Amino acid sequence: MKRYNILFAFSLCLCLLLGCTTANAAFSDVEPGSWYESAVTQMAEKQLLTGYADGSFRPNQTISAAEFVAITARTAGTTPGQGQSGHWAAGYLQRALEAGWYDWDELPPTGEGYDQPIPRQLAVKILMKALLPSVRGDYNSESAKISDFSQLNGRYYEAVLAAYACGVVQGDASGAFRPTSGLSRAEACILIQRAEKLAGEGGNPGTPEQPSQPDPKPPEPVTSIRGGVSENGWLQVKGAQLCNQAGQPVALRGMSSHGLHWFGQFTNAQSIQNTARAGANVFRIAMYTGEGGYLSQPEQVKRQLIAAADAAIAQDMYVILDWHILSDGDPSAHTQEAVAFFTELAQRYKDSPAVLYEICNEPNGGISWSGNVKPYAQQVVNAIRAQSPQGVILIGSPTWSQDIHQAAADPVVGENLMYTLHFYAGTHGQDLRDRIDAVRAQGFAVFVSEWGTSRADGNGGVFLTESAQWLDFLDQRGISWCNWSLCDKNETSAALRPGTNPNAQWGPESLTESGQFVFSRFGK
Ligand code: DCB
Repeated sequence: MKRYNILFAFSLCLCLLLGCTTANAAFSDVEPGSWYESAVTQMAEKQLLTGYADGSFRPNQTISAAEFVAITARTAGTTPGQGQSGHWAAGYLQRALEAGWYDWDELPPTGEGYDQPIPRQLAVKILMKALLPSVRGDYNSESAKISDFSQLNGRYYEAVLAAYACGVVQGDASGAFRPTSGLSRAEACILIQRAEKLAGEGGNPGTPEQPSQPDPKPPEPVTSIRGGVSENGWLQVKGAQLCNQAGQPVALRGMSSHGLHWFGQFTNAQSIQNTARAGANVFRIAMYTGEGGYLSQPEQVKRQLIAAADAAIAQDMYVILDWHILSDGDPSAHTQEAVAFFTELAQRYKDSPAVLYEICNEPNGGISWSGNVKPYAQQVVNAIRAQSPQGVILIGSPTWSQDIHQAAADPVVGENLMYTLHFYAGTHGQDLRDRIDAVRAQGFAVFVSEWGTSRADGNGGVFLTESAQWLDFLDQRGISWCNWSLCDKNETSAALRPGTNPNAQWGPESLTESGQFVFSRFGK
């Protein structure tokens, strides 16, 4: 005992002599003078990180997702919320998810990924969203700095380009980023500290985000396309048929984006123009409301939606603004938010014949048409009509927009309304086609605003024979469609190959099997 006291007194003296400030600052394995020493020491002093019980910091150990998110959250001044699991960092992870720093599929709240190494591309996205959300990087100049840019998953482009633009990430000697590898605890500290310093300086350099009060008039189209807005004008619903301004039947065919907040890079002017050049005359913007989308970060996601809509309008395309409920299966849980959103957007686009409103992507779960969806739809339709007397409105139904027969039995009141039918060729077949015919025979108009060549989960197949059978059926009836989805996610329904450049023209090599098939069917 005595010996320890003496030792303690001795080290205390030594500490005072050397000017140590806190015990934290002296991790047993942080080498004095090393490249990471000052970052680790300073962050420990600010209590943004702690070491291990044995007094070590383990700088070379790969950092886990939980550790990275917790240190980033503390650096951003975020206090922990109510975590769903018993994990030590669950409160921080919950807050980060709510703030949209990452999406639920990247680190599911069930916690199985929390203690796994965090891939570098995900770490950079979280860091940029948390500390430098308004920094942007130019695609051409920044991607040129990254020798393995093609390895990057498209959903991380924006964050990684921004991180290079402002210097948070500086490539290694070979210029490689190694997007799917882990990073060491020491490296993580360096990145977080750089981001914190830049955030303190106001987030420069990089391109600051423009404030969102753009002029209320949508831009004029710069080109005109076959079957586009300049040719067809205002759309109108006559019985079961969608018609153009002159009253002639018209079918819109095109792509749906994937989730705007995940794959927004493919809603830029170049990507939309690429689909227009292939013959598409409509573009659907899927704005997820749940899963980290609009309800978690409304202003940012709405800005993205408006930019995408204006880009489509500039290509002479029709554009669908899709309130993409999915994990939030009951639309009436967010009627107020939807009414406010559509009031604002319909006000903004009331003079544009290009815009269609899709008010509930896919109601699902234990809900009913007459009890949940119809009352919601009626309120939102009324709100849109108060601004836009004639814009076409697309309405979903229970069972992921398959129960159009229930809607037809108890329809929403109004003009220029259509019911959406969604199908996935690997899952759905003749019975849904029969349902379409039955509902149309009753005088209701159907719009296939989402369909996929895959199974209903977006993967599997592809089912091109079944898809062709479906499209022949729709084309014979002049029914409009949008294919899911214009993104490069590694799933069979994606039209683009992983790593596709959103800022270049696309050739056949850019398209997946699904994409090649779908693009060949636009002009039919
Ligand atoms: C719809 C959704 C759409 C979903 C696709 C494919 O959901 F409107 O958001 O997209 O169809 O499932 C998928 C993406 C994935 C993503 C996932 C979650 O392709 O990359 O991870 O959303 O955001 C449907 C459609 C039909 C049925 C079920 C779903 N069905 N569903 O008939 O059972 O459960 O998502």
